[in-house]
Amino acid sequence: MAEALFGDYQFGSEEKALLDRDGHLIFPGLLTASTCERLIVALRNVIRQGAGATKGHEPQRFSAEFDDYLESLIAHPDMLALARAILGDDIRWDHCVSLVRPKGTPAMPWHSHEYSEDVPELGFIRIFFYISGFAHDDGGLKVIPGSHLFRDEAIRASDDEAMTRGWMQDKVHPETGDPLAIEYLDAAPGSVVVMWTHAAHGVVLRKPDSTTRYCVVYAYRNPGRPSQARWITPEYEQKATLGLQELLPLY
Ligand SMILES: O=C(O)CCC(=O)C(=O)O
Repeated sequence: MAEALFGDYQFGSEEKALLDRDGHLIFPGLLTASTCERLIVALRNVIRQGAGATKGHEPQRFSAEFDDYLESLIAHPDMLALARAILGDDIRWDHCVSLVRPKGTPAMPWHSHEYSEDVPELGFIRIFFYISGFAHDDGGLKVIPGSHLFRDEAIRASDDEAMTRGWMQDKVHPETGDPLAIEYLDAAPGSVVVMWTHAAHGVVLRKPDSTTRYCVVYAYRNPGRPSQARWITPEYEQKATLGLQELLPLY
């Protein structure tokens, strides 16, 4: 039996409604201590291999192809239970990317991601494992609740001011009617964040006197449309091991 990834958590209709309203949901400290330890070893292994990276097959972007433990989580029962609780049974794995931010790493600008803008029934989620957590002013994730409901793949802004005066201006939350607002999250170590792909998000600077922020993201989607973020090499797709057969194809 696979070692548990998560501690106890609740994901029922209330939590699903919050995710659907806000575009993201945080599970504070959900990863077990052992999962966190193993992930840090795995992410360091990926970083080491990054030194000799081949362009187009970078360990950071294709992380599960470079580390057995990260690969073993793609079809881990706990991972699939969470992904299927959100997306339903028919899912595909899309990518696994290392998001390690050493101290002093600059902010990541505002952006959203694409998938199936024309068929809203097809969902795409990212499951972020924030192993070392973050503070809202130190490598923290920032979000705009409700932004995912616009299903806009092209949200981009260099900073908060550009976002406030640009894409966000005069927009209201389609469900609540409240003006859209930026929210700066805090996450305890071991937190998991689930996010719909069209949610606007960015990351604040990791302070120069801070520590390395360890994070990895796994993405899953309902099949039916091409996916630009599907970082799986044809060779890897042929491997078809570990119960991955049904999760790997595009369709
Ligand atoms: O590093 C993070 O916390 C978020 C990264 C991100 O924005 C993304 O993967 O799209």
